[in-house]
Amino acid sequence: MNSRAVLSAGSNIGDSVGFLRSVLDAAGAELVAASNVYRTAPWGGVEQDDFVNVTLIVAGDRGPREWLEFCRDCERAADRVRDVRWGPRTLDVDVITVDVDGVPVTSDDPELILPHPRAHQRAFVLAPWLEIDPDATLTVDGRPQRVADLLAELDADEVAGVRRGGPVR
Ligand code: PH2
Ligand code: MG
Ligand code: MG
Repeated sequence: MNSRAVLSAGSNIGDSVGFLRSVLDAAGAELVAASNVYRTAPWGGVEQDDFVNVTLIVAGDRGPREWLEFCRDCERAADRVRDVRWGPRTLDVDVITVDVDGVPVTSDDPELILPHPRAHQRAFVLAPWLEIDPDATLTVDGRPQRVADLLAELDADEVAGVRRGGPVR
């Protein structure tokens, strides 16, 4: 299966940039592009430390489920504990979109909803994604929309809380 996925990784516990680096390392030859590291204010209403986030594009011979397994393997390797929803974590890696043979996959499987149902609300996903793919589109409400436009529609405070840093490695 010839597929391409957009992944978003984030961390706000421990060696956070090291955990992001571990995702790039695990992707190996499947890594197509990685954004810089972004320092981002926590999204979702839980009071916690700022995150570091990166958005990646990966491609290879994997289906959507296998990209999810890749993400879970990375989280397990970082001793991720599932605790508070939207709370602090060593490493979270989410599948944002998967295209198979150039066609965006949609899924309502509760374990892997595609495209990611909240990606369009999250500047910490969209801003780094735009950096590595300025023409990116994301299907929202069944309609493909430009990531640049989605980001421009977000609250200015939300966007201001997402600050671009240096390379992951
Ligand atoms: N992840 C969350 C909840 N909130 N906020 C930021 N800034 N970055 C994240 O990666 C993040 C978050 C749960 O997945
Ligand atoms: Mg997440
Ligand atoms: Mg997650």
